[in-house]
Amino acid sequence: MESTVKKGLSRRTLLGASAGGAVAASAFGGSLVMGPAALGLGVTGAATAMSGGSARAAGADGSVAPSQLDDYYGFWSSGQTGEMRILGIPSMRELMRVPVFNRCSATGWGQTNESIRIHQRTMTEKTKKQLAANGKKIHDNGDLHHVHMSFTEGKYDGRYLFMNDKANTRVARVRCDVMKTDAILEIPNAKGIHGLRPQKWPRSNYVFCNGEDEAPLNNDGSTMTDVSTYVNIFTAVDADKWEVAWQVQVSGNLDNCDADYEGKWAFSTSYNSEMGMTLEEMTKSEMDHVVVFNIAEIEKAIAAGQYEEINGVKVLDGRKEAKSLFTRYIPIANNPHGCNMAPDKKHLVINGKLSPTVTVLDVTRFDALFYENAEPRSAVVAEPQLGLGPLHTAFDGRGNAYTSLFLDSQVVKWNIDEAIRAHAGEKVDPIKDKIDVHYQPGHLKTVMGETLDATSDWLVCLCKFSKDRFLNVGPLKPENDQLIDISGDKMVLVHDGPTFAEPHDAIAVHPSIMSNIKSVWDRNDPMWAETRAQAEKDGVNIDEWTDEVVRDGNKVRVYMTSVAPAFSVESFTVKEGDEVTIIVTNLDEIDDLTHGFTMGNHGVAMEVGPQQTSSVTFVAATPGVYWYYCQWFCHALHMEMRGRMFVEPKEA
Ligand code: RUQ
Ligand code: CUA
Ligand code: CA
Repeated sequence: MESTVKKGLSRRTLLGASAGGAVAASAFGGSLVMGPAALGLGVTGAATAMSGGSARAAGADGSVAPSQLDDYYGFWSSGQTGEMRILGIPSMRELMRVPVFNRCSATGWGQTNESIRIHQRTMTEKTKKQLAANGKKIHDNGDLHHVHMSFTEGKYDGRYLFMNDKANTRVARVRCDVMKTDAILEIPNAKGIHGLRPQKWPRSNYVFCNGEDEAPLNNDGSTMTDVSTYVNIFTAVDADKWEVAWQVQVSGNLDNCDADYEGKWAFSTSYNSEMGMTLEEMTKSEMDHVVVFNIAEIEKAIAAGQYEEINGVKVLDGRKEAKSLFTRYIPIANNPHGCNMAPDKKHLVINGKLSPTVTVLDVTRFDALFYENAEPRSAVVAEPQLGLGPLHTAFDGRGNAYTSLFLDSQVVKWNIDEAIRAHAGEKVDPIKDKIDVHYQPGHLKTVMGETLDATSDWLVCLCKFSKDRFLNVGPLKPENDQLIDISGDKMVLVHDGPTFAEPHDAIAVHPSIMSNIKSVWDRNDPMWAETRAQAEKDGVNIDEWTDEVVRDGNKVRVYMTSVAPAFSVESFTVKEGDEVTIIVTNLDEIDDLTHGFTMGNHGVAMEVGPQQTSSVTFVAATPGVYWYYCQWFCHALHMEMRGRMFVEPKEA
């Protein structure tokens, strides 16, 4: 398997270089919004798939032939699994899993020193204590609902993916160049980060994060049952520094959020304006609300020092009774859910959930909400009745919206402009089409529909239940991500995609945006900067062939390199109870040549990608011989890629 292919060049890029080049220039212009039907295309072929035009690689049914590439990247959340997934659209083939909040057996995420450092960097003292009490270093579970890409001027820019962990009140950032998590942030003061959206304009300086659960601001046990002391917190994370920029205290809880295309507003739905603790209390009112956050007023107050510092974070009071300029509360039918900004830059759709309607707000009227005696619902321009249980809405490039109806198990296609005209009294039916989905849809996504590049190509509908759609696999069933062709007037269901718990949300992104994806790590990657610093202290150069065992008290650091099919270290000796750190640098520098390191009977395993350095620390167990091996199939002699750790008895 000695390869003659040079670093960074795969067979496919070599082949595609000439064919794709010419078309790539025109790859990503206005043609994208036309959709493939308008172009009359159903072409297959590598050049087409690679070129980045809106021509479909797929057949009419969305199928993609073996060796053909998909038209789009799909970035999926995984709910309670805690990872991010990459799927191809339209084939719905799973391409990769990116561990984020979860512990991953294959890659060692959550166990390698590099990943633990990322986890611990922003951990609060309180969490450290909690973890220590449980004998743990990190929380290795998560509830990852929402994945969104960074924006520049209303369009995806291929830098980062941002995501939330509702379970442990965290947010994370994944680097798009290597598709690895590079930052996790535990958010103080807030509880249960749910809705998450990046700022769209002028770029994603902030990631907006909704705190869903109410708790006392100083949650130290001094007050617990007095609900009047509970607050909810809206957080803006500095997307570059990955720290909290500011927080705003609000009335009622926060569910989903979004931002506008002018950088003026963020908005959040609240299903618990009642501040109720039981189901009955949370659904008691006729109306809940949408909170509108005034970014300029908030930034002004922060700059002027008009905040309170709580647990190291700048907090403003935007509750109703504070009558500040930071927020406005728009009354919406009880228990709204999804919050979706349309690519027309003007309309925000709030999904009814308990109400059969969605509420369309004109964000260009939000300035007027801040005038004295403003009518709080003056920005409402339509309230079409769509069906039962509207949860989320997606948009195409032709002014249409697609809303999931959880209770009806349907997707409804409706026209925004016609809904507004109907609301104004015109006799027009905005509903264009309805289609059955299987079953109970939550989020649904068009290709780049949350950006100014919205297309009218495919719609992915994430159904919470699959029931009878697949072979029975026991009481726990997969979810069902369905693919719907929206290029014509009628929606056409073309594919069922079973997925493991719980693809909560997804986005679809054109490959031309992902042009900075690497196939081989850069040796100077910051991911292992601390590991490199330690090696330098030990006088070891990890960029070259190394075979070095450094003893430092009862700490032993074993530096080795991997070149298929061998580790540079065939064996090493430690003592029982030693704290052993294994540092492996993969010197192979060709595509797809990942090695791994597994230490037998120690619960230790990790991935070492081409040109990557990974390290892991463990305590050597009882005396004896332990084999370590490469667990990533890398070579005809992969099985032989192994070595021994000799653990000697402790000296008495
Ligand atoms: S919310 S199914 Cu967690 Cu995205 Cu609506
Ligand atoms: Cu190296 Cu398998
Ligand atoms: Ca309510």
